[in-house]
Amino acid sequence: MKFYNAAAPSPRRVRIFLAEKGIEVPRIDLDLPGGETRSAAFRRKTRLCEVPLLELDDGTVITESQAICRYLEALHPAPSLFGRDPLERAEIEMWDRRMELEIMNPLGQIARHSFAFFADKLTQVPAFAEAQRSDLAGKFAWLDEELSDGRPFVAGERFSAADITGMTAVMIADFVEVAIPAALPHLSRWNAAIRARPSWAA
Ligand SMILES: N[C@@H](CCC(=O)N[C@@H](CS)C(=O)NCC(=O)O)C(=O)O
Repeated sequence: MKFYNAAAPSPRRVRIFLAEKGIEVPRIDLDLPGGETRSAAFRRKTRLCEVPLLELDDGTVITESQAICRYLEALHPAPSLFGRDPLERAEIEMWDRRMELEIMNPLGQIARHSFAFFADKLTQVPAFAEAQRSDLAGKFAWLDEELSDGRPFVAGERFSAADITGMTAVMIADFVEVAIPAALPHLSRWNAAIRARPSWAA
């Protein structure tokens, strides 16, 4: 098994997952700003030219960070990060999607619609980046209210894949210079807690 990695948020989502599981997978580090993910050789592995990518020993390729994490969870069930029973699995899935759709995607759109690196990948609309930036204030306020019951992690009492999606979002927030408002105490508590985990450095 080989893990194609780069210094970027989606591969980091997998790196955090691996660190939380205590799993080692041989890594191939690609120079993303240097264009290695867009090379002809890498395009033969995935036409989307994106990392992370997991290549199995028989040559099978898995892309999409969450698909890779689910595959690894199936191979290494403990500690469970996607839930141990039907209710826990549903709650983690619900929160994972909320973290991705409500928080991570708007942050990613800021980067896609304002960074020169993405200029040849899509039609950039800088005003859309700015609209996403201002809409995030409301999304952060919503998440703060959700966490006001004092639960330590987004999906409840246990750290889960939903927190990892949140950690990935927070990394993008740092990148696009969106700060989590200190005036939101519950979200700030969660933000401090996830940054203090050893896997944050993965
Ligand atoms: N939905 C994908 C997103 C993958 C993705 O956007 N990867 C970025 C790095 S965070 C990439 O490889 N970009 C290369 C490029 O745009 O050339 C996932 O979760 O794996």
